[in-house]
Amino acid sequence: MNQTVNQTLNPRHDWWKQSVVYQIYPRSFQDTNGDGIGDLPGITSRLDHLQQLGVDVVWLSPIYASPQDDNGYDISDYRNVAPEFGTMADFDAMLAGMHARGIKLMMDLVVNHSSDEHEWFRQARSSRDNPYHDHYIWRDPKPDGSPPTNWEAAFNGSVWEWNEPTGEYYLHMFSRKQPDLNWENPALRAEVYDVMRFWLDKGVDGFRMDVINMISKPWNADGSLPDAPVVREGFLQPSFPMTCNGPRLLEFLREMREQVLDHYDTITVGEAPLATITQGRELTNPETGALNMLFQFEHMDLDSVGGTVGGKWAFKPLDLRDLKATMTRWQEALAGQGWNSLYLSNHDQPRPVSRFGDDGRYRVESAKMLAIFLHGMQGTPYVYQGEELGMTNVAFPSIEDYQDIESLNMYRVATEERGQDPAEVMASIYAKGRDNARTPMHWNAGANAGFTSGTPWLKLNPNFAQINAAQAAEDPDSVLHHYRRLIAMRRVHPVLVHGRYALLLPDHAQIYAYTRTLGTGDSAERWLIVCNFSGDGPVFDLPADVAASTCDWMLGNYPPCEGDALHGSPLRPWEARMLRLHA
Ligand code: TEU
Ligand code: CA
Repeated sequence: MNQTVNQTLNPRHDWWKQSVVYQIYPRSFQDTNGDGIGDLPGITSRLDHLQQLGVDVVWLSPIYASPQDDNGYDISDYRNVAPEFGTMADFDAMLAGMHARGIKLMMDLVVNHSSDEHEWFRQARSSRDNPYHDHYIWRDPKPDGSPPTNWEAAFNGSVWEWNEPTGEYYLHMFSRKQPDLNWENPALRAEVYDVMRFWLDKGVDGFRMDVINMISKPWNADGSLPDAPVVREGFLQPSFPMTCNGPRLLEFLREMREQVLDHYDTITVGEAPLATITQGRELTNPETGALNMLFQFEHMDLDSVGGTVGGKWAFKPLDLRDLKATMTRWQEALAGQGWNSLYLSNHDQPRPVSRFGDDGRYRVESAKMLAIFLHGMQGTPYVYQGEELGMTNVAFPSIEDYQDIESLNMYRVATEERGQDPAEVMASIYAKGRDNARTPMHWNAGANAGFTSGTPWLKLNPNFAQINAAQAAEDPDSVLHHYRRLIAMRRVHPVLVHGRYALLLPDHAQIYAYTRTLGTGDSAERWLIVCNFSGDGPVFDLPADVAASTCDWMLGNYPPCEGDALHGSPLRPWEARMLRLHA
């Protein structure tokens, strides 16, 4: 029972500021019954791996009853465990195992939409008079018979699906089997709050909230929805700008806080595509906001030609100066106002070492550099399963090898409707496809990397013999031991949690350097983080306005260098240094 902290609207316990969160994608973590699908007993069997890593919280992607059209992000029963993942008893045993190790659990709350096989929708689509009809979003066709708006869904096609029984369309921002819930309906909101209490009363410690900034739709006064601006060929236009950050978002989330969150000691993070700095401040302000932090996407779109709106499939090399500008804006804007999440990957993004590092010759060095780069910043770091091993992207030979609805739909539309060259489209999937992150976890070099004794639901990355947890645990220089050391430092050095961030060398194309400062004057604790985002050897020179003559090597991905580490110091390929400065 997650004891209550009834301090309505009073500042909350902010233990999560010094936490490190580990994300588990249950389908790909550990199978225990040979069906090739990861499950809850599998997670329980691997809790020591998480304890040794030193993480404080697990974010568990959806494990609820679901037809798995979008791998669980389409829920048909919010209070039940999907049979392929196990039973509620398996869940309770897993949670007990986590708590026994001092690890908290954050569940995935997917309430912008449900599955079309949820009882609510089964009822709702049967008749306009059904009490559940208003739990969803329905519109009649336009007078010319066309769909209510020109919005394109995230997985291609229109957001509107015809429902014969009631003679109208229903809205689905994602797949047609993910109908959007109508948050304008107070009865629906009350249902959601009940579901949250159900899990919190079981001892769950918080929620990651799926596309939570899409729940308030841009209704016109006459109850219609506006068309999206025409920004490209064809009828369908980008829809996320129309539905993200809607007019009643803060009102709904404040109500959620008052009705539920403030009555428990929780950690919350809201996934928020297209969220701006202003929204970041507004939603994460401890007094007037509603959530502890957001997952914003600006740094995830820097290597996409079109960004979130234009789509990620057309990609370009990352310009480090863009990354500095984006990370620095969020670091500075939320300092003392709200709080940042820190992530480079999750189950929707490609593997960071392949995307931002070098997954060939310098895989270990660049994976370690990216870890120091991210965990050195102010905010709560997230580690996605396999990141602690430096797992890489995969390139399966055929589209038949892929499972992700987003990639499969994109491939079909691009090759069949747009006549694009399949090889070109596969190149986009190799670079940006979500299955890159979803190949099963590499536990050892044995059969199927120790993930399953059956046939894995998604093929393994063939490099598991070289990259796996058992091998990494034996090697003190492995990426895994590096993460263990890095995560442990956050516990003993408050400067890493509360220190002010300041960017150095903003225009350098290869070096990302910044300081963290806790306190003021001579007694201030000052750390310098220097990261080489290249395989070259740029020379690092501490800017003159940062007064420091010597330093302590706190952590690096190479042994301490000879001579002066602060002035005229050539960096090694993909090198990272965490240094404590002395005047
Ligand atoms: O993702 C929302 C979201 O923004 C992603 O669709 C993202 O834009 C895209 O995958 C990047 O290419 C959340 C979940 O994380 C995702 O797994 C679900 O598919 C989606 O919502 C719908 O629930
Ligand atoms: Ca299984």
